[in-house]
Amino acid sequence: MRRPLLTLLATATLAGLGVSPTPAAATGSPTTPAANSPTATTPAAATPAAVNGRLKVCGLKLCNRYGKPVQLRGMSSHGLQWYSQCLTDGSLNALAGDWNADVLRISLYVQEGGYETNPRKFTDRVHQLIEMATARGMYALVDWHQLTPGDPHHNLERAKTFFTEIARRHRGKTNLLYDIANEPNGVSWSRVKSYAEQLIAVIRAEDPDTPILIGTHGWASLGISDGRDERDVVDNPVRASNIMYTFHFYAASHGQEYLSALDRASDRIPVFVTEFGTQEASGDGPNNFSRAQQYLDLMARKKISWVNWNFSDDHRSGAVFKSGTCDAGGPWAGTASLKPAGVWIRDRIRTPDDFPTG
Ligand code: IDC
Repeated sequence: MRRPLLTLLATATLAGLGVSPTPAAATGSPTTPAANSPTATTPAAATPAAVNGRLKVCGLKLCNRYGKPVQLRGMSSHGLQWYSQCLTDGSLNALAGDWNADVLRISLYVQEGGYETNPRKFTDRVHQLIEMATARGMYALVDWHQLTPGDPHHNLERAKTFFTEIARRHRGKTNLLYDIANEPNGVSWSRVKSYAEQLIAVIRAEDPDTPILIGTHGWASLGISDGRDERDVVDNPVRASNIMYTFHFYAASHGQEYLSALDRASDRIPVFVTEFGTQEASGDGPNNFSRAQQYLDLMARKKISWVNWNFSDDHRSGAVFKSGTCDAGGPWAGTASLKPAGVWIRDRIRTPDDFPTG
């Protein structure tokens, strides 16, 4: 379902003025936002978030409010500490209205100059980006981008503080997803699982309904990069409901072994690909579009949702915009500012969605 660009621009303009978009008749009972209560912004009509409503894990799939499996496709930001300037009203209008993205992943690094350096500032920026995605009818995937160190327990207290505030503020929204550990590395699955169970209890106390995505061991490879595999998770699943496990791949580095693991795992556990690139695992180097297409074909067939890395103008080949685009303020729509990976992935995100409503 797509809406005319004019509607989109009007919505975005209202959002820019701090005015909530008109509640869509199609979404049923609009909630009245009140001071000191969770914000309940209703997504604009006929957008991915308005059509599908609150998502819920059903068996091995992610289902919409009709209980039907859906595949979301979208983009991840780069680290907010480096590329916040690439997330503007204009760039997100293009992501929603020109790329037709269903989901924006908001990548909040914890280290490397991220959250830990100024929790208030970064939390506020995430709140703002959630509102910007919501006003444009996209799902907002909040990514706790722990990476170095790789043991998520290192940031458990910070994660509790952060997600408590996010969940409390936004629990009235129906378009959120929480990604609670970007890429655990150098740790066993059982350690990731114990982190997840502690953090999920804290989030659920505030927000019982938002789906929670859990990074798997070996940099979200389901253990493959550690010489393990998905059986670690299948045999010892996280004790919680409405959860999925994440898988990441970079097509020029990760071939058949990763592809087979994704195929096998997605027959046993719910999987969401919260990050992938068409290039090497460095996020740079040559693209392997034919391998990437194999992954996309598999994910389309099995309705596995995916998010591509990354919506910035970083110099590496995996950043969709050419260097300098963000400081110049665009142009955001069309392909003039895009690198080859950007042109390729925009085409694939633009492929019409198939959201069952009956
Ligand atoms: C990379 C960025 C790079 C940055 C680095 C810092 O592209 O600019 O210097 O992180 O840690 C991941 C990670 C993601 C990586 C990305 C590409 O989730 O943070 O971004 N990648 O290397 N896992 C596999 C690849």
